[in-house]
Amino acid sequence: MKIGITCYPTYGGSGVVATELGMELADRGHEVHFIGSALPFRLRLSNERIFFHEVEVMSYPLFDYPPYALALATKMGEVGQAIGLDLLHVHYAIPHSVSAFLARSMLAPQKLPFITTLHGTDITLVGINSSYLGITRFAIEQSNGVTAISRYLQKKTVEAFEIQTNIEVIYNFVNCDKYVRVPNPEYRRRFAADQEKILVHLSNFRPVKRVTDVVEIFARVREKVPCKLLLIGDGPDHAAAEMMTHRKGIHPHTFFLGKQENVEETLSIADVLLLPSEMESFGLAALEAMACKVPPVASRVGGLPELITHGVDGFMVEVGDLETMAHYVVRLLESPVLHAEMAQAARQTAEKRFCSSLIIPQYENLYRRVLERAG
Ligand code: GMT
Repeated sequence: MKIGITCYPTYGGSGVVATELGMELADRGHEVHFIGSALPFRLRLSNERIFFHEVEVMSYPLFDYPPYALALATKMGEVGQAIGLDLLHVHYAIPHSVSAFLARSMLAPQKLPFITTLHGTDITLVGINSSYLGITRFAIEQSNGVTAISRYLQKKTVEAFEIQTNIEVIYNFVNCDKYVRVPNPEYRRRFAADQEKILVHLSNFRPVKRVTDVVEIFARVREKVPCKLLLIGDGPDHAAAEMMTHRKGIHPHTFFLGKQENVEETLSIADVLLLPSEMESFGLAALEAMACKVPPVASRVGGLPELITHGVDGFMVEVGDLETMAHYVVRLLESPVLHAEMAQAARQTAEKRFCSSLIIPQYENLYRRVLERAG
């Protein structure tokens, strides 16, 4: 198939999922055309079946806000026609599915069906805002196929928009061959002495991730167990989190690593993942960590209970209960037996339920059904 994919190219779970999906599809013989404002940051153009089409947005003094959604629709239509795309698959409803709707309408009667994958904040924060509610509902209803990344998000979407649309759940995934724990003592020693443990956090540092909670939990754990904190990613709350490490005097033990392409290398040297988010529709970071045998200590929110089994392959705690989160981290770090069992169980969860080899065929199957329906 020839598939057009659009996503946010910067740091964020939806962009990661879209990028990994595109690369997996190309490996399975499909031709994949990324259409967007920039090359997605984790995209490797290593496969000859992967292409990138940049959307250029003309600015003009009259435009307070250059209309990216229109430029994207134009590019989708152009690429759709020139390449003969079979379908578009857009990640994050706003504004991508609206652009795809416009592209499909522009190309009619030629067919360019589109699939929308909902990732979370496009519904739970942005989509339900009155400025976007109507257009998001419309774009979802107009999609030829809609997927959500968890049952939680599926239910939330139906409730929020009061729609009858069939939303299929296709979970986030990891490539279980790539996301493997490969010990690297030399790399580990850059951050921690042999007797010290390593806590890790991975996110886009948006307020919803509660990165300052990460620092607070780490500070409490450090009072009991010698350890270091590695933070992967970047975003608006970076400065607040870093300031807090200075205020608490723990900055020499904290490493802000920025955006990283191969997060599995850093996850592989970590002992516990901290994910105290306000909301996670799925929690891709937790899955990536689990595949690398890093048990997560996370908030019991959104779709995380569909991924983590409390007490088996990780721990979940109510949002903001930092004391209990710190308690579980200490328990894990102080008990090598418990840690080894949970690390193994975490890997098994990733392997049995969320490997790309299990999930990508679900997308291919959906593509085939959408194409059949579209005639
Ligand atoms: O994490 C974010 O705030 C970004 C957001 C995105 O769309 O980039 O992430 C969402 O999509 C990820 C991939 O599907 C999910 O694993 C995250 O749980 C979800 N984030 C939230 O729901 C807050």
